[in-house]
Amino acid sequence: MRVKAKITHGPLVMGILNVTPDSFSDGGRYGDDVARAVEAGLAMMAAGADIVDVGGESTRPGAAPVDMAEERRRVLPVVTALVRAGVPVSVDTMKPAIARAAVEAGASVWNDVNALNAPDAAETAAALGCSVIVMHMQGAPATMQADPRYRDVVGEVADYLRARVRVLAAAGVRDVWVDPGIGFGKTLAQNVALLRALPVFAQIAPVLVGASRKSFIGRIETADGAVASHETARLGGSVAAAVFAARQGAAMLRVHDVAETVQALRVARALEGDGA
Ligand code: HH2
Repeated sequence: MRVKAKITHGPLVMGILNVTPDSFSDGGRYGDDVARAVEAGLAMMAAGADIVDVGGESTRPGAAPVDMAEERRRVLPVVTALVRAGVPVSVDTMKPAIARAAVEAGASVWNDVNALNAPDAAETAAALGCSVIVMHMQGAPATMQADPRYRDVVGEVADYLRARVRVLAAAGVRDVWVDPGIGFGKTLAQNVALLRALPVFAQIAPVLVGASRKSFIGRIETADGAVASHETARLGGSVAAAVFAARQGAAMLRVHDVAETVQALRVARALEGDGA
């Protein structure tokens, strides 16, 4: 990834820009207004993001799939305008044709919650020469949270990611990042186990963690006897998870709240003695 050099100073921060009507936390925020979405992306960069992740299809539990034409209509104008404004862009899509269009418009990263399992995905990424992020998911978004089960969640997720990296490298994809897929077919205990095991995944490839505002944060709160929090009220928990993930060796954090996360990372780093 072009922005890789910063890793030595802590993880990169990826700002989430969902141009969807139905994302679990920020869906419907920009409607069809490209200018407002771009403004939000620029604000993330000003707040300290390293890259903006543009997504046009929600993958929340139970989300409805989006067809190609609609996803293209949502994503491409925003990617194009951000690239024109000099913003490093990643595209969050499961569809090779959308990834191709976005990379041809200047996106440098393909972030795929389906780990490039679609037909022709690996060949497309290799031909495009973009960086890719492969995420682990058990099942499909419609049903993944129904009853996720593992014999050994860390071992199974690590084996899966290792195998995907091997297949993609063999297909000619040069820069592959891995993501344990927090909340994608995982219980609270399984999410916690994965976050504690980030050093295992970091031995496979650079690790991205997406814990921001996810429901496990609300579940930890209720386990302590507090009231369940709405997605937008999970800021403190999200920042705690980000700082923890950074300490566990995450190379990139995918977050909604860029300014708060960047501040927390900076302060944690200064207190730990890695410069201010
Ligand atoms: N999580 C979401 C979407 N894309 N990509 C990666 N690599 N890792 C993640 O954890 C991840 C992801 C879900 O979050 P969000 O985009 O906020 O919601 P939605 O899928 O509803 O648009």
